[in-house]
Amino acid sequence: MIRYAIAFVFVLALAGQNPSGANYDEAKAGGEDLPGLLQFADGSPVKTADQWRKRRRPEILALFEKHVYGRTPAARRIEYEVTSSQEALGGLARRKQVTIWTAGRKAPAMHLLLYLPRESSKPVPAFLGLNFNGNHAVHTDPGIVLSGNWMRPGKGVVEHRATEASRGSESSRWPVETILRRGYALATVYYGDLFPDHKDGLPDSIIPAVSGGVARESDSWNAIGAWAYGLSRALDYLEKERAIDAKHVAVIGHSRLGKAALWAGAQDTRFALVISNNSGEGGAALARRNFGETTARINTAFPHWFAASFQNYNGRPEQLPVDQHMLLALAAPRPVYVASAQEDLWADPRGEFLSAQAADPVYRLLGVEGLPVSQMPRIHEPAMGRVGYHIREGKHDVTDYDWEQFLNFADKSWGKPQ
Ligand code: GTR
Repeated sequence: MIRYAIAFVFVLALAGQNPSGANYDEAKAGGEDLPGLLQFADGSPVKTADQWRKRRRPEILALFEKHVYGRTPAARRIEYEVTSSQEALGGLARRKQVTIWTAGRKAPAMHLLLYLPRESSKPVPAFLGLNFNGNHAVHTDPGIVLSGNWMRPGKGVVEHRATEASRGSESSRWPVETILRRGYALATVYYGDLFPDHKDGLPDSIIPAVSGGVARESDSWNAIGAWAYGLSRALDYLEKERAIDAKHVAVIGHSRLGKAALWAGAQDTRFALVISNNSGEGGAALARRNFGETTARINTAFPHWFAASFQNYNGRPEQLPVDQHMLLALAAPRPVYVASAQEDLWADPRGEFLSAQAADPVYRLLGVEGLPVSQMPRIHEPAMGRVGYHIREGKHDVTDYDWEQFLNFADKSWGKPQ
């Protein structure tokens, strides 16, 4: 019990939050009364798959734009340059590095790192996700270009710039060799290329160039919108990459980048599979539950993540016209996977499960299997239908265990890569 309590405080400290004030009592969580997923705004029921696709889905997407993440402008055509393409990882992979401009060459570029399995003769499915510490932090591979962009403090980061000492600092979250051996490619981009993650990051983000100015409205997009936009533009490139089977690209993200992955998967139906790892508040977890992080806390600590309009719901999430199960349902009928961690109470594991469960009826309406369990699974007992869920032991992180399930889920959804 004491060990558990210590671990718990430690997790909160890691999340950079003061535990006082947050609720961790399940009896006080509430949030059972969710907005109707299969109900039009006027209260009438959504009865057919067609009604969902043509009317209810666009209605929900528009509500998330207006009240939560902000509007994403129409995509511009990317420009790109492959800056290197070499054998890597002792012959296991081909490593490509690609500079991608999402709004002309004067706007900030993003740098995509792509590992392809060397042996495959056919186009391969891929995982695509943003990283927190620069592409060079994903693996110690010395051929990865060191990011020159603004970084949050971390290993080998000096005055917000990466040094050689930061190579591989995030590698425990990216089991590159395992992914390649299982027949998948891995593509990643540093999230700071799109929006530097601090409250004054906007001018240095892609937003002014993509939006054609800095004028701000209550539903203007912000960091999560920009990160999601970058994921879609990375997919634009992958569609041009012959070695990739772009019809089978999974978008994945951890924590704040899990929120971005879910938002990308909701808006861009080209993503064939969507994975949220410990995405919590503003991600997979239900906003109406008062457990761990709340809408008010997230908007106060990170005012640059969501649309300004989301602030209207601080302290009153029950007024939101959406909740996060509706975000998961926007992935339907594509496979969606939600991963929680036992000690990651700040992200509300139960709220993440209940959200996945509440998205299930849309999958059923569309004629596919939803979440195959009616109770929250026990630790290390993943449930995998078209909606998948697991909770593992340990803290807020991405581990080999998580990746093993993501790879299994992709295999199950698409068949094992040849
Ligand atoms: C926390 C934040 C969470 C989560 C996390 C992360 O501080 O409160 O919502 O996004 O950061 O991204 O690591």
